[in-house]
Formats: sequence, C-alpha cells, structure tokens
Amino acid sequence: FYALYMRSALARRVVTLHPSPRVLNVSSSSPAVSPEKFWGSHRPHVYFGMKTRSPRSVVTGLMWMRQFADVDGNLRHTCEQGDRLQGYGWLMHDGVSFGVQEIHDRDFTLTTEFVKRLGGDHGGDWTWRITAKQHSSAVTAPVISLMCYAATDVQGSLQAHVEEKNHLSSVTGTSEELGNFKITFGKPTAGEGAAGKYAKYNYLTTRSPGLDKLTDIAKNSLSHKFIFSPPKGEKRSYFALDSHKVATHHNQQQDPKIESDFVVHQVTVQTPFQMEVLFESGSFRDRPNQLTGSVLTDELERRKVAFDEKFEGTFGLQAKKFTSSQIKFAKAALSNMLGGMGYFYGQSVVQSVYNEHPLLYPESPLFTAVPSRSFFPRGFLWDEGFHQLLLSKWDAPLSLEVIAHWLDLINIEGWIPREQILDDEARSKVPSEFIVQHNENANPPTLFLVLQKLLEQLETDPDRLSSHLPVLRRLYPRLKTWFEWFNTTQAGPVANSYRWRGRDKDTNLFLNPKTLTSGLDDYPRASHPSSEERHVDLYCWMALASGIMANVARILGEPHKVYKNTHLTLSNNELLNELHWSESLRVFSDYGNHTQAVSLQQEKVHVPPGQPRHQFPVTRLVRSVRRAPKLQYVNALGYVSLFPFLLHILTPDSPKLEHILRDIQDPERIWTPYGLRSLSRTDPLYMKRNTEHDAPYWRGPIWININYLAVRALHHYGNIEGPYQEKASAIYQELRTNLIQNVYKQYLETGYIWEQYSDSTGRGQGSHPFTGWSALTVLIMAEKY
Ligand code: 6A9
Repeated sequence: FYALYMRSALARRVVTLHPSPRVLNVSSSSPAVSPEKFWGSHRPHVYFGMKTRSPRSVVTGLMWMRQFADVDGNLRHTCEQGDRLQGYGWLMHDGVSFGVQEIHDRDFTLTTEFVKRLGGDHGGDWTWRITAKQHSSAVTAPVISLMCYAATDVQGSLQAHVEEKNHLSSVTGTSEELGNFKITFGKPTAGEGAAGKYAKYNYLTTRSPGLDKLTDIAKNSLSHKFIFSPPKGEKRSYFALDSHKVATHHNQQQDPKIESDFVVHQVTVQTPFQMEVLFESGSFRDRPNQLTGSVLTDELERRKVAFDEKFEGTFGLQAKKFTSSQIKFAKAALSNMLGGMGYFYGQSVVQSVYNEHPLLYPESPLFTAVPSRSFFPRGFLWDEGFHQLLLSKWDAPLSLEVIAHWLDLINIEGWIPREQILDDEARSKVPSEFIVQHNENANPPTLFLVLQKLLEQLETDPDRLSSHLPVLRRLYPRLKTWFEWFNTTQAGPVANSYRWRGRDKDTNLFLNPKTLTSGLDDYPRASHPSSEERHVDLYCWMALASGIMANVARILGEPHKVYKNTHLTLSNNELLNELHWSESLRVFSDYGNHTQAVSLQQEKVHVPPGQPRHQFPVTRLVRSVRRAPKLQYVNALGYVSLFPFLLHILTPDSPKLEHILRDIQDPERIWTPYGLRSLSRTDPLYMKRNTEHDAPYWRGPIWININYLAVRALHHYGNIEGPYQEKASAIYQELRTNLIQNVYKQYLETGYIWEQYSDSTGRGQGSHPFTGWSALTVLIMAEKY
C-alpha cells in the first residue's frame, strides 16, 4: 500500500506547479492592469484575427475566398502552407497598438491593418481596415468575399443585427472580461472617401463546439444558390454562407456541447475595394469620434511614423546604409515576430515514468512568440530564448513578461514542458503522438541568453535595476529550481559532464537515433544511446547558465558561491578539453557508445501468418551495423562541435580556436556562401536521411539561430585581445554579409523568411513563414549581440 501511495504521490509531482509565488499574478494581463495590451493580434495561426489576453477570450477573425475561381474550396482562414500564398506577414507592428499586414493571394493582395484606441475599462476600441487590390497581372478584377467573424469560446454571447435581407450590419455582445461591446461592419468603398460599391451580403449565425471548428462550420454552410449581378456585368451564382443550411445540419445533431456563438458577416465585392470593421467597447463613453475613415487614416499615419522612428532608433539600419528595401525586409522580420505573438491558455498533456497514462498539466496562460505562424504556431522553449533576443531590444519589459510566463509554467521538479500545445486550436495542428510531453526531457535553456542581456541592460541603469528587482526576486526561486533540474536530471556519467535524456530508443529503425531534446533533432550523436554518453552542447549550456545564475544571485544579494564555482569549473578549458576534445579529428565532440559503420538497408517485411500480404509494405529500411560500437568520441563536425566557441566558453587564447576558425572557413567543411552549414560535408552522415520518411534536417542545412550565435561569437573574439582576434574579425565580416544577403535575397524571391536554408543553393526550405529565430537576421544587420 505504501509503495502504491508513493507511486501516486510521485505521479502527481509532474503536474504540480512550483510552490513559489507566481511571477505574474492572475490579473497581470487584465484590462485593469494592462489595458493597452488587452486586445492584440494574438492568434498567430490565423491570417488575421484578434483576441484578448484572457482565458476563453471572445475572438474575431477574417476568412476570405475568391469567387468564380476555377478551383473551389479556396476558403482561407488559418495560415496553411497548402494555400500556397505568394507571401504574407506583418510589415509593421509595434507589438501593442497597431499593425499593417500584406497577404498576397493568387491574383490579388489584401492589406489588413488594425489600430487600437484606449478608453473605458475593458481594453478600449479598435478598427480594422481591409484593402483589396488585384495584381497588375490579373486578367479581370477578381470578385472576393470577405468573411469577418466574431466567436465566443464557452463564455459570453453575441447577437447579430440584420439590416435588409441578408445584410448583417453589426454584432453586439457581452462577455465577462469585455463587458458590452459592439462590432460594426462598414460598407465597402472604392477607397477612403469614395462612393459605395456594388456588393452582395450574406451572413451566418450559429453555434460552435470549439474555435478549432470554425473553418469547417463556415465551409459546410457554403451554398451556391446566391446570384452576383453587378449593374454592368453578367449574373453569376457565387458561394455564400447560408445560415439555413447550417441550422438544418445542426438540428439533426443536437450536440449539447455546442455552446459558443459564431457570427459571420460576408461581403462580396469586385476589387479594388476597402472596408472597415469597428469594435467599440461599451464602457468607453467619452470617445471624441469614431475611429474610421480619415480619423483612422491619420491615426495609422502617426503610428507608422512612430514605428519607423523607433525602428531606426533601436536598430540604426539607415545609419548603417542599408537600402530602403533591405530595411523594409528587416521591419517585416521584426513585425512578423511581434505580430506572431500568441496568447494561449490551456493544459499540456504530460507523462512521467510514474504515470500509467498521461496527465493534464494545470491550466495556464502562455504569452509567447511562435516559430512559424503556419506550421508551428505555438510555444517552443528553446526557440523562445532566440525570439526574445530580438524582441528584448525592441521592448525589454515585453521580453521579461514572456520569460515570466514561461517560468510560471515550471513544475515542482523544475521542469518546463518543451512544446506548449495548450488549447484545442493548437492541438488540432499536431498529430496525437507528438502531443504528450515527457518530464525527463529538457530543451536548451536559451532563456538564460536573454536574461544575460536584460541584466546587462539593467546594470547600466541603477534606477531601472531597482524597479525590476521585485520581478527578479520572484523569478529567482524558479530559475534556481530550473538550473538544479538540469544539473541533476541531465547529469552525465563522469563528474561535470552532462547528457541529454530522452534520445530515441528504437535504435535499429534510425540511421542515428534522434535527440529532439537538444533542439538539434537528427544531428549525429553516439550511434548507440547509453548512459555512458556525454554531450558537449549541453556542457556549454550549463557553463553559460551557471554564470548567469551567479549574476542574478549576486544582484539579488543571494548566496551565489555555488553557481560561481560551477561556472568556474565548467569554464575551465582544461576540463572541457579533457571531456570533449577529440584529438583524432581535432574537434570538440560528444562521447559515447559509438560506431561510424552504420547504414540503412532494405529488409523484407515478415508478414504474420494469416494476415493479408497487401496490408504490409514489401520492404522497409532498417539499420545495419557493420562494426560493433565502442566507447569513444563521436567525431562529428558541425554545430555541436562549435558550442564551446558559440557560447564563448573558450578563452580567447585557446589554441582550439585555431581549429574551429579553420573548420568554419573551410568550404569542404562548414563554410558556404550563405552561412555556416549544420554538418560538415566530410561527415559520413552529411545530408543522409534518418529513415525512409525522415529527410536530413540538422545534417547540412543552414540554420539562422546557430549562425546568429556564430557571428556573435566572431564579434566577441574579434573584440578581445588574443592570437585569433584578427582572424575572427575578418570571418565575422564575411559571414555577416553572406547571411544577410541570402536571407534577404530569398525573401525577395519567394516572399518568405524560411525555417532553414540549403547549404548548396541558399534556397529557403522547410516551414514558412518562419519569422522565429530566422528573424535574428535583423540583429545581425544591426550588429546587436
Ligand atoms: C511536429 C508536425 C502540422 C524543429 O521550431 C520548433 C522546433 C525547434 O525547436 C527544433 O529545434 N522545430 C527544430 O529541430 C519544429 C518542430 C515541429 C514539431 C512539430 C508536428 C505538425 O504538422
């Protein structure tokens, strides 16, 4: 019984939050405490939408479709690579009060702008302006339907106000955190001040079982029975929302869970046109005028000017003589990261060895940037440190708030779930086998990189430092536990070594079992995962983290000796060399049970007796091991071997720098005209698939986060005295130029910033838009490290 009791107590620990007071109290995002940030474009997974920073927010959004196109089913809503848009993203966004986005669909462009205005007790008003223009290549001006919607998520209610026949002109509503409000849909015009245009109206009012179902509901309600007949054009039937169709559909289901309101206004017009959507908060009583038309234009103008000034003041790209097109690109990179920030609320699904089944983590909010609005619109722990390196330059308090959100997710053990898949919408994008987060699994503690920068900034200004002490004090016990968690659960086999837990176990199915936790997924490690292993990147992360811990502790007047000692130990280059320097390849390396003699081979699939053969593939790829593994250095050359340099662990006089700089500069190894490749061309696993279905990921392509660390390190070693100072400076200039040129060129050519870049052609690859860490290009341009 005792054993059973202990087991269930241990099982609960994984879902027990850290006992120290939260850094952010529950009201920190409320309209009373933070009115200017209450509403925002915090739904990064939709092309255009807004919500409030509160659980179960009322949301607003935009869907659209082109009418009379040769293909139907072209309803756009959530950001999907399958939509094959020619590019979309925020061109300007200040993270708080306004944004300008362009969306390039096949033969037209939508510009979506919003401006907020504070007043009342519920976060104030905002207006959207949506402008549609056909491309010059379009044969005829396309007819487009915009579908602007509001939806509740369990709480609150919406009432549609229908003018004339099918014309829904406004929605009124109420919710706990918004009080009463009204949303008005302006009529489309040919432009500001112009007369109205011929338009057809349709609408939908229905109930929804969840925000993740909105697209389907809209799609299923489309009917083709409506006629578009402009005064001087042909009559044609078009697709439109049909409340009647949905109503009959639902009555058959009678699903009691359907408790949220969903109201959509559809307007169908030929381009070019413009329309506005006005949100007015009921408690905002003394507004001087309505935020529409020329008032809106003026407001937008003012904010654009302020944005441009702040951008130049922060990054100084004009002063550095970048062209206006390059600056526009940099503004888009920053803006899309800011405009891609999400406010998520919900529960992770987590598993420890003590649970038979996964458990639900406590409900929590997470305010975070996301790597990619289309493919990964959710929080990733180590990505976030890189995101905040950029955003902390723009708005340091914002970064602190994000860090606080992440650390408020820490559990009593000191673990933070790596990938945050918190609500139905987030879950609907992830295959179920990837949803569960395991509590042995780490992810690099990049938030320490940001903390380091924030502390440096604060320490130059005693007043600002003292005003931030309370936050630091609340963060501190959490940081301590986080550090301890790494230091104990990820400890390696010999003193002062470290090992990533959670490597893939099914060794014969992968060319090299992955280490997702390190963030570098399929980067080659020891061929046979074992507890004998030690990982040089993790060693370096710990050297960095212990140093920052010592700093935070010192600033707060807490005991900091232990951290200082750990930092000194790990920074001792002799220890580092002893644990990780492979003299045979002259690289820093992991150590473990390893053989290079592995390859993937076709194997006949054995069909169990009595089973139909056609249900099984004929062959599959399995790993064949030609020489038995033994304990040795892994001898891979690539990003992992650069870590002692990337994180400045090497002393400037370390002779190892010579080898590293040589490898970096060598086109046969790491150098390319587009940036540093992740794995040397000479490595046996260079550009090798890991399984039949698993293309090379960190085995060659160029990643911008690591390249950012590399230019930063070159800048570092180029600015302190040492035998390699000049060399580092020279490589710095060249690498910096190559990175900027390529990411910029790809953006111009494809309309996107990408997840990674081909090391042979420089072409953008993988998920897009990826204005996560690839947006660090802005800091590389600004030389802010
Ligand atoms: C799988 C697919 C719709 C992989 O940028 C986020 C992470 C990085 O943290 C990591 O270092 N990316 C990098 O190696 C993307 C991971 C996405 C996993 C989601 C489910 C959903 O398909």
